[in-house]
Amino acid sequence: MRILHTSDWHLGVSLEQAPREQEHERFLNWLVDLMAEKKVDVLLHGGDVFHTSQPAARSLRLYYQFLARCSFEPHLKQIVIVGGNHDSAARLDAPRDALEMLRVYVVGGVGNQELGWDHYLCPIKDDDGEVALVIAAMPYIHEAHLGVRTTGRKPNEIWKDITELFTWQYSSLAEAAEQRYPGVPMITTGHLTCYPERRYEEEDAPYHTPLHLVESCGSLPPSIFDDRYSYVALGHIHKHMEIEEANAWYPGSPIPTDVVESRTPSYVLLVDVDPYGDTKVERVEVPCWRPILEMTGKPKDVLKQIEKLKWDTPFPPYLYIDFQVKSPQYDGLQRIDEILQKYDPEHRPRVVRLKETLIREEEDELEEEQEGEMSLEHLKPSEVFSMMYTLRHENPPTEELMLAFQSLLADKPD
Ligand SMILES: [Mn+2]
Repeated sequence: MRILHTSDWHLGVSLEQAPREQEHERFLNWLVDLMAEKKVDVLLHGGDVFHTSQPAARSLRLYYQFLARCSFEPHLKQIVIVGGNHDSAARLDAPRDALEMLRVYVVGGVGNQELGWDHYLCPIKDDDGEVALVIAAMPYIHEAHLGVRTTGRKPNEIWKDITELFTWQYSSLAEAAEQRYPGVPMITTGHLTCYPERRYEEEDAPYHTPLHLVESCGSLPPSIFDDRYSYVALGHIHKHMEIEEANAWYPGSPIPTDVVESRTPSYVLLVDVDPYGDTKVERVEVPCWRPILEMTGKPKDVLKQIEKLKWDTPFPPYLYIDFQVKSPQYDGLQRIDEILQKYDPEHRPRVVRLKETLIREEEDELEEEQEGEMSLEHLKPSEVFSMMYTLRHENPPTEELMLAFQSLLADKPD
């Protein structure tokens, strides 16, 4: 069985005011084509289909158009979608019965009523009509549903309780899957923060978002996932990441939802599961349909960069500009606009954010001086040689050595 695992689409998201809809549309079309090309059996969504709990009609249309297109793919046996913390569980669940007709299985949330484990189990049948895989579809679970007492307790006590409850949840589900479909490989999903180990002060702090864990509880350990799962399809963290201990993967958000995410590539994951539950995971990089560019520097340098902008994507770049200035400029946007006017509106780069950072005059002058000193253009080859020599040997080259170097230069053919 071949699964395509994706998550965190955030349909309807925008960067400041700049929409991402065109890219989402391209992404969804690309995804349908990819699934056809790779003969994918199951599409698995790890949550955060929409950016808000009340998505706009345009976002809903993208979603339903995509599902309708998928229903025409002969290879695609099933789509499984779980709700994320951005989704409204009830809204995602509302068209459940209609979507089942399109072979789409939705588990929006855990809800308040007792649903029974069967509700979370989606069996996948092979071409002979035999169940060949079970998806234990677990959506985002808010800690309020876990019933952990938090008042007057230390973070590590709360963390221990939450970890135990998640562990119980995933093992009970595995138990139920095994009883109902014995001998069939199972995979599960989760919309949560899981790290190989508890890490509080990491360099990749922007991704360290313990969104659904109380206070400073941080992340859940990979041990919450029962060993019986062959693969864990995660969502929530927007950066692509693998948690080896549990064969748990975050594909990351396919369309960056902020400028930080645009700095790293985006993926969807192709997962092959054999009848024994062994898996092979292949990352497929999501194409870029619109560059997101960060430009920092003195206004004159940045303006020069904007003048020379080139791109080979269908949509023009979004720009994050940081002018380093000695005093407020006020006309920055106007000066950028003058340059951008040469493009017709459809192909015009858009300034998403323009900020001015005040730098001290002395800093600037010093920088300029250093720049001048170090610029290769202004240095003679013998000066570069002398500097490099001094750097390496902590002593300047002898006069003899310098003469030898000079003679080499003189011999250099034109
Ligand atoms: Mn998300």
